[in-house]
This record gives sequence, C-alpha cells and structure tokens, in this order.
Amino acid sequence: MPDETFCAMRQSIIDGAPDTASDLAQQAVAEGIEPLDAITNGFVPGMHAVGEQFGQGKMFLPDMMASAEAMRAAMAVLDPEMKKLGTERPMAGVVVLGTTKGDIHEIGKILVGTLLSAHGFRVHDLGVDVAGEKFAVKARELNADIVGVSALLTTTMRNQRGVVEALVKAGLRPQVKVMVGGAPVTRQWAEEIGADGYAKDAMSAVALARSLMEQKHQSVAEPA
Ligand code: HCB
Repeated sequence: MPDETFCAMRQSIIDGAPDTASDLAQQAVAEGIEPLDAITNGFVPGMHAVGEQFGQGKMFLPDMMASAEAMRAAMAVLDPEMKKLGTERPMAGVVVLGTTKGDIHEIGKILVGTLLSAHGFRVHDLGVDVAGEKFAVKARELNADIVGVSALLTTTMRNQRGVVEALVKAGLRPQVKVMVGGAPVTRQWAEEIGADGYAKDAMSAVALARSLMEQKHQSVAEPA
C-alpha cells in the first residue's frame, strides 16, 4: 500500500473524521490490502499521535473522542475482514477479555479480540469498566483458558491485580492463564501482579496466547 494512503489513514484519525476513515478502510479492502497492515501502519499511528498531542495539551477531550469515533469507523470495516480468517482455523482456546474497572478505553482491547478471533480463539468480550469478580464468573461459566485484561490509565492498571486476585479467590487460577496489556503496562508489572504474561500489541497478544495454551497443554501432559 502506498505511503500516502497510510498517511491519509493516520490523518483521518488525527482529524477525527469517521467518514474519511471508513472510506479509506473500504478502499484498502477493495484493493486487497491486509486489514492488519492498514490498522497497524495506518490507523493506529493516528491514535498514538492523538495521545501525544493530548499529553502535550495540544488536543482536548472532545478531539480525543472524535478520534476514537474515527478509529471505530475504520475498525467497523476491517474487523469482519479479519474475523473471517478465524472461521477457517481450528479452535485455539477460549479467551475472556475486558478493560479493567474504572477504565473505558476499548480500542486496543477490541483489536486484541479481533486478532485472537482471526487466529482461531473463541473470544468473549466483557466490555469496559469490568470488575475482577465479573472476569472470574465468566471464566468459570465458559471454562476459559485465558483471561485478557486491558488497562490504559496508570490509575486503573492496579485493578489488573484485582482480576488475578478474583481468579485466585474463585479457585480458578490453576487452570486460567492471565495476560495483561495497555499503554502503561509493562512486563515487570505483569510479573509483579502475578499475571502469566504481558503483550505490547495485538499481534504479540496472539503469540502470547498461543504460548500460554502450549504451557497449559504441557502441564496437563506432565502433571507435577
Ligand atoms: Co484516554 N488517555 N482518557 N481516552 N486516551 C490516554 C490513555 C492517555 C495516555 C493520553 C495522554 O495523556 N497522553 C491518558 C492516560 C494518562 C495516564 O494514565 N497516565 C488518557 C486520559 C488521561 C484519559 C481521561 C482521564 C481524560 C479525561 O477525562 N480528562 C479519560 C479517562 C476515561 C476513563 O477511562 N475512565 C480518557 C478518555 C478517553 C476517550 C474516551 C476520549 C478515548 C477512548 C475511547 C474508546 O476507547 N472508546 C481515549 C483515547 C482514545 C486515548 C488514547 C489517545 C488512545 C488509546 C488507544 O485507543 N490507543 C490514549 C493515548 C495512548 O494510549 N497513548 C489516551 C490505540 C490502541 C490500539 O492501543 O495501547 O489501547 P492500546 O492497545 C494495544 C496494546 O496496549 C495492547 O494491544 C493493543 C492493540 O495493539 N493491549 C493488550 C491492550 N490491551 C491488552 C490486553 C491484553 O491482554 C494484551 C494486550
């Protein structure tokens, strides 16, 4: 895909222009461009630029909301294209996904869910502002293999620890792996709260989920 198209995608997010973002996404699909390529090299860099400008006081909350709307418009076109791939694959595992309590950021989580689905995982998305107990209840109900917890705020990332604790309290920790992510989250933080892994982006989340499934299969094959 030409660089100008990626630049236009990025700009449509900065401008908070849903119609343009949607048109560009449709153009990408029509031209046979990998949807993931359009997302990671076109639209997501726009979200990062918005975050930087907001952090520097050059953009304000309504601008950030308009940008999120534009991102959603692009995803509405590209999501189904990516998910189609998942239906052709064997079931890779069951994942319960959500954004932690007090946090309403959802774009990254949705992207993680889409990519996991595209790679054969059955994903149940609990949405945003989700308490630890709710993760545990759904994980039990679905016999989940993995719980994925997103947090975008330094004030809400501590609630990821609450999810690990809720799983322990429910007696589910031995069979449910926990992966965490979100802009302020680090590998070190994941270790500190007792999660099984950290992923920096959606593709890494797929790789991590696969490796957590391997660990699960190995622990069943070789009981301690
Ligand atoms: Co928001 N916001 N925001 N925001 N926001 C951030 C996160 C700041 C960093 C912006 C800044 O200051 N530079 C900042 C947080 C600062 C901090 O905590 N230190 C911030 C703030 C302050 C706020 C409010 C408090 C603003 C206010 O009200 N004054 C408020 C909080 C509301 C709340 O949650 N209670 C707020 C609100 C909003 C919206 C509503 C306007 C909007 C969200 C809309 C929505 O999601 N529907 C928004 C947005 C869009 C952002 C930025 C600009 C982009 C986030 C995003 O979508 N990124 C963000 C800036 C930034 O993150 N740099 C800013 C793109 C996605 C693709 O990346 O990192 O979310 P991602 O996800 C990746 C990755 O982390 C990983 O894979 C994903 C895909 O590649 N991953 C996982 C994520 N979750 C995972 C889970 C796993 O298990 C594994 C991997």
